[in-house]
Amino acid sequence: MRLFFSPTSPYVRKVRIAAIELGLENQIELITSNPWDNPPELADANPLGKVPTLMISDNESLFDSPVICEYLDNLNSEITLFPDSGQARWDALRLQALADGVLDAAVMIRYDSLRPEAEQYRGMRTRQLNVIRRALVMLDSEVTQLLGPITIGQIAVACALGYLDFRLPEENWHVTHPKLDSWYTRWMKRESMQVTMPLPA
Ligand SMILES: N[C@@H](CCC(=O)N[C@@H](CS)C(=O)NCC(=O)O)C(=O)O
Repeated sequence: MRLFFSPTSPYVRKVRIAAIELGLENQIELITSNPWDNPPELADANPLGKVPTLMISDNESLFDSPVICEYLDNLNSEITLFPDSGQARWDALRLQALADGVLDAAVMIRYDSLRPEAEQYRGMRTRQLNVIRRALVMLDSEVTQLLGPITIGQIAVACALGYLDFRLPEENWHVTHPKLDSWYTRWMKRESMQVTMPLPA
Protein backbone atom coordinates (compact mmCIF):
# COMPACT_ATOMS: atom_id res chain seq x y z
CA MET A 1 0.00 0.00 0.00
CA ARG A 2 1.12 3.57 -0.64
CA LEU A 3 0.04 6.53 1.47
CA PHE A 4 0.09 10.12 0.22
CA PHE A 5 1.71 11.70 3.22
CA SER A 6 2.47 15.09 4.67
CA PRO A 7 4.56 15.22 7.85
CA THR A 8 2.45 17.94 9.46
CA SER A 9 -1.04 16.67 8.57
CA PRO A 10 -2.86 15.51 11.70
CA TYR A 11 -5.19 13.36 9.58
CA VAL A 12 -2.19 11.56 8.11
CA ARG A 13 -0.87 11.14 11.64
CA LYS A 14 -4.13 9.41 12.61
CA VAL A 15 -3.67 6.92 9.80
CA ARG A 16 -0.03 6.31 10.66
CA ILE A 17 -0.82 5.75 14.34
CA ALA A 18 -3.59 3.32 13.41
CA ALA A 19 -1.18 1.47 11.09
CA ILE A 20 1.49 1.24 13.79
CA GLU A 21 -0.95 0.06 16.45
CA LEU A 22 -2.21 -2.58 14.02
CA GLY A 23 1.34 -3.69 13.14
CA LEU A 24 0.90 -2.70 9.51
CA GLU A 25 3.38 0.17 9.15
CA ASN A 26 5.86 -1.92 7.21
CA GLN A 27 3.22 -2.60 4.56
CA ILE A 28 2.76 1.11 3.84
CA GLU A 29 5.11 3.16 1.71
CA LEU A 30 4.92 6.90 2.45
CA ILE A 31 4.76 9.21 -0.59
CA THR A 32 5.55 12.73 0.49
CA SER A 33 3.00 15.00 -1.08
CA ASN A 34 2.07 18.63 -0.50
CA PRO A 35 -1.61 18.95 -1.50
CA TRP A 36 -1.16 22.70 -2.05
CA ASP A 37 1.24 21.96 -4.93
CA ASN A 38 -1.63 20.09 -6.64
CA PRO A 39 0.41 16.99 -7.50
CA PRO A 40 -1.41 15.29 -10.42
CA GLU A 41 -0.93 11.79 -8.98
CA LEU A 42 -2.78 12.86 -5.82
CA ALA A 43 -5.62 14.45 -7.82
CA ASP A 44 -5.87 11.28 -9.93
CA ALA A 45 -6.17 9.15 -6.83
CA ASN A 46 -8.44 11.51 -4.93
CA PRO A 47 -10.40 14.26 -6.71
CA LEU A 48 -10.60 16.08 -3.38
CA GLY A 49 -6.82 16.54 -3.60
CA LYS A 50 -6.29 15.83 0.09
CA VAL A 51 -3.97 13.80 2.25
CA PRO A 52 -4.26 11.17 3.57
CA THR A 53 -5.07 9.13 0.48
CA LEU A 54 -4.19 5.44 0.52
CA MET A 55 -3.49 3.47 -2.65
CA ILE A 56 -4.58 -0.08 -1.92
CA SER A 57 -3.59 -1.25 -5.41
CA ASP A 58 -2.21 0.45 -8.54
CA ASN A 59 -5.61 1.85 -9.42
CA GLU A 60 -7.68 1.70 -6.23
CA SER A 61 -7.58 4.44 -3.63
CA LEU A 62 -9.25 5.19 -0.33
CA PHE A 63 -9.57 8.58 1.22
CA ASP A 64 -10.69 10.38 4.32
CA SER A 65 -8.88 9.27 7.45
CA PRO A 66 -11.88 7.49 9.07
CA VAL A 67 -12.35 5.33 5.98
CA ILE A 68 -8.63 4.54 5.67
CA CYS A 69 -8.34 3.71 9.38
CA GLU A 70 -11.34 1.38 9.25
CA TYR A 71 -9.92 -0.33 6.16
CA LEU A 72 -6.59 -0.90 7.92
CA ASP A 73 -8.43 -2.16 11.01
CA ASN A 74 -10.03 -4.85 8.87
CA LEU A 75 -6.61 -6.12 7.82
CA ASN A 76 -5.76 -7.22 11.35
CA SER A 77 -8.15 -9.68 12.93
CA GLU A 78 -6.46 -9.60 16.36
CA ILE A 79 -6.81 -5.92 17.24
CA THR A 80 -10.04 -3.94 16.80
CA LEU A 81 -9.84 -0.17 16.60
CA PHE A 82 -13.45 0.04 15.36
CA PRO A 83 -15.63 -2.07 17.65
CA ASP A 84 -18.03 -4.17 15.59
CA SER A 85 -21.32 -3.14 17.13
CA GLY A 86 -23.22 -1.84 20.12
CA GLN A 87 -22.41 0.99 22.49
CA ALA A 88 -18.65 0.50 22.17
CA ARG A 89 -18.87 1.22 18.43
CA TRP A 90 -20.95 4.39 18.87
CA ASP A 91 -18.66 5.62 21.65
CA ALA A 92 -15.58 5.17 19.45
CA LEU A 93 -17.17 6.77 16.36
CA ARG A 94 -18.54 9.67 18.39
CA LEU A 95 -15.13 10.37 19.90
CA GLN A 96 -13.55 10.21 16.46
CA ALA A 97 -16.14 12.63 15.07
CA LEU A 98 -15.58 15.05 17.95
CA ALA A 99 -11.80 14.91 17.58
CA ASP A 100 -11.93 15.23 13.79
CA GLY A 101 -14.17 18.26 14.26
CA VAL A 102 -11.52 19.82 16.48
CA LEU A 103 -8.99 19.14 13.75
CA ASP A 104 -11.22 20.65 11.07
CA ALA A 105 -11.60 23.79 13.18
CA ALA A 106 -7.89 24.04 13.98
CA VAL A 107 -6.86 23.40 10.37
CA MET A 108 -9.25 26.12 9.20
CA ILE A 109 -7.64 28.54 11.65
CA ARG A 110 -4.22 27.49 10.43
CA TYR A 111 -5.09 28.07 6.75
CA ASP A 112 -6.56 31.46 7.58
CA SER A 113 -3.42 32.46 9.48
CA LEU A 114 -1.36 31.85 6.33
CA ARG A 115 -3.31 34.50 4.39
CA PRO A 116 -2.13 38.10 4.28
CA GLU A 117 -3.38 39.82 7.43
CA ALA A 118 -5.87 42.02 5.57
CA GLU A 119 -7.55 38.92 4.10
CA GLN A 120 -7.87 37.04 7.37
CA TYR A 121 -11.38 36.44 8.68
CA ARG A 122 -11.51 37.18 12.40
CA GLY A 123 -15.13 36.09 12.79
CA MET A 124 -14.32 32.65 11.43
CA ARG A 125 -11.33 32.34 13.75
CA THR A 126 -13.46 33.19 16.79
CA ARG A 127 -16.14 30.73 15.73
CA GLN A 128 -13.63 27.90 15.24
CA LEU A 129 -11.86 28.67 18.51
CA ASN A 130 -15.22 28.37 20.25
CA VAL A 131 -15.74 24.98 18.59
CA ILE A 132 -12.37 23.82 19.90
CA ARG A 133 -12.97 25.14 23.40
CA ARG A 134 -16.43 23.57 23.69
CA ALA A 135 -15.08 20.24 22.44
CA LEU A 136 -12.26 20.35 25.01
CA VAL A 137 -14.78 20.95 27.81
CA MET A 138 -16.75 17.90 26.64
CA LEU A 139 -13.64 15.73 26.35
CA ASP A 140 -12.43 16.76 29.80
CA SER A 141 -15.81 16.02 31.38
CA GLU A 142 -16.05 12.65 29.60
CA VAL A 143 -12.44 11.62 30.11
CA THR A 144 -13.48 8.16 31.33
CA GLN A 145 -14.54 7.48 27.73
CA LEU A 146 -10.87 7.55 26.86
CA LEU A 147 -9.98 4.73 29.25
CA GLY A 148 -10.11 1.08 28.27
CA PRO A 149 -8.91 -0.78 25.21
CA ILE A 150 -7.50 1.26 22.35
CA THR A 151 -10.02 2.44 19.74
CA ILE A 152 -10.03 4.91 16.88
CA GLY A 153 -11.64 7.33 19.34
CA GLN A 154 -8.56 7.63 21.52
CA ILE A 155 -6.25 7.81 18.52
CA ALA A 156 -8.28 10.65 17.01
CA VAL A 157 -8.45 12.57 20.29
CA ALA A 158 -4.69 12.22 20.81
CA CYS A 159 -4.06 13.55 17.28
CA ALA A 160 -6.36 16.50 17.85
CA LEU A 161 -4.68 17.42 21.14
CA GLY A 162 -1.24 17.01 19.57
CA TYR A 163 -2.23 19.29 16.71
CA LEU A 164 -3.44 21.96 19.14
CA ASP A 165 -0.02 21.85 20.81
CA PHE A 166 1.66 22.06 17.40
CA ARG A 167 -0.35 24.88 15.80
CA LEU A 168 -2.25 26.62 18.63
CA PRO A 169 0.01 26.28 21.68
CA GLU A 170 -1.32 29.57 23.03
CA GLU A 171 -4.61 27.78 23.77
CA ASN A 172 -2.71 25.92 26.51
CA TRP A 173 -5.48 23.37 27.05
CA HIS A 174 -3.16 21.40 29.39
CA VAL A 175 -3.74 23.99 32.11
CA THR A 176 -7.47 24.50 31.58
CA HIS A 177 -8.27 20.78 31.26
CA PRO A 178 -6.15 18.87 33.78
CA LYS A 179 -8.03 15.55 33.52
CA LEU A 180 -7.52 15.48 29.78
CA ASP A 181 -3.91 16.51 30.28
CA SER A 182 -3.28 13.63 32.63
CA TRP A 183 -4.79 11.13 30.14
CA TYR A 184 -2.76 12.65 27.28
CA THR A 185 0.49 12.51 29.24
CA ARG A 186 0.02 8.77 29.69
CA TRP A 187 -1.11 8.27 26.08
CA MET A 188 1.90 10.16 24.72
CA LYS A 189 4.17 7.37 25.98
CA ARG A 190 2.96 5.08 23.21
CA GLU A 191 5.58 4.52 20.55
CA SER A 192 3.00 5.28 17.83
CA MET A 193 2.60 8.78 19.26
CA GLN A 194 6.33 9.38 19.63
CA VAL A 195 7.38 8.32 16.14
CA THR A 196 4.61 10.31 14.42
CA MET A 197 5.22 13.58 16.25
CA PRO A 198 4.84 16.44 13.73
CA LEU A 199 7.94 18.42 12.90
CA PRO A 200 7.72 22.01 11.68
CA ALA A 201 7.99 22.09 7.86
N1 LIG B 1 -11.63 14.78 6.40
C1 LIG B 1 -10.33 14.56 5.82
C2 LIG B 1 -9.50 15.83 5.94
C3 LIG B 1 -8.17 15.76 5.18
C4 LIG B 1 -7.53 17.13 5.00
O1 LIG B 1 -8.20 18.17 5.10
N2 LIG B 1 -6.20 17.13 4.77
C5 LIG B 1 -5.52 18.37 4.55
C6 LIG B 1 -4.08 18.30 5.08
S1 LIG B 1 -4.05 18.47 6.83
C7 LIG B 1 -5.42 18.63 3.06
O2 LIG B 1 -5.07 17.73 2.32
N3 LIG B 1 -5.71 19.87 2.64
C8 LIG B 1 -5.64 20.26 1.27
C9 LIG B 1 -6.89 20.97 0.84
O3 LIG B 1 -7.76 21.26 1.69
O4 LIG B 1 -7.01 21.24 -0.35
C10 LIG B 1 -9.67 13.36 6.54
O5 LIG B 1 -10.09 13.03 7.64
O6 LIG B 1 -8.78 12.73 5.94
